[in-house]
Amino acid sequence: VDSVLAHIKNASKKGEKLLAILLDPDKTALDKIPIISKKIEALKTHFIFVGGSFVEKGITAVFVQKLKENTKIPIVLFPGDYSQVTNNADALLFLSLLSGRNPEYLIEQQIKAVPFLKNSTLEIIPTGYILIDGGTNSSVLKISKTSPISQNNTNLAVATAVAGMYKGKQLIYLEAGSGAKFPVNSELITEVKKNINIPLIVGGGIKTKQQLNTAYKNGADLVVIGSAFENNIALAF
Ligand code: 1GP
Repeated sequence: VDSVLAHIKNASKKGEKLLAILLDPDKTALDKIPIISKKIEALKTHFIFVGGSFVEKGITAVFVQKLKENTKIPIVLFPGDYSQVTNNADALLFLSLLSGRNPEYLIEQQIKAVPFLKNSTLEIIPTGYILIDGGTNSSVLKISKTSPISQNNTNLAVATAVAGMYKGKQLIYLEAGSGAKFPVNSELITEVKKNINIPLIVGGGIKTKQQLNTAYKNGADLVVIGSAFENNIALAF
């Protein structure tokens, strides 16, 4: 089996587009997992991301275990907090919130995660996480107490992504925030993509097939959809 990062890199090289559905263990009942897994498979989802801003300790491990019993789609942790790390998943986005200036989310959380990662079999993927203003007071914004980059400040977003690449990040994630009013705009995606040679993830506020395709067309290699699926598991693209 391909590692998660190798899968994303290969797809990116070939121009193949990838989809991840994000599940927040806080908002998804355990007994819904069998039906949800079927729906996710029907969407031809490549990865299931699991994470949230307020998930309590121990919950994620049980949640991922249950998912594993119901689907073979690789599970990638997208944690809001180091305590969400569990060995039951396949991979971990080891995030640094590069748009922010809060040391807690640049290095403190990462240090706190280390004891959980000792002897771990998780594939750890260094990821530059960049918060873009999605027009809402997103959870990332509230929790991290950082300012997002304005949708108009393409130069700053590009410089942040390139700095992340130079720092050795393997992926860049442009995030408008869960439930964003405005997904990351086309120009911003295009310019960031043009300036990096690592795969690009885009998420936040993407609800329609048209928005999904626009993100792909402008250079997103992998799009993450959370709320739109959460609100309607009959979602079809
Ligand atoms: C949030 O990028 C993800 O971290 C997905 O956002 O919930 O708006 O789809 P949505």
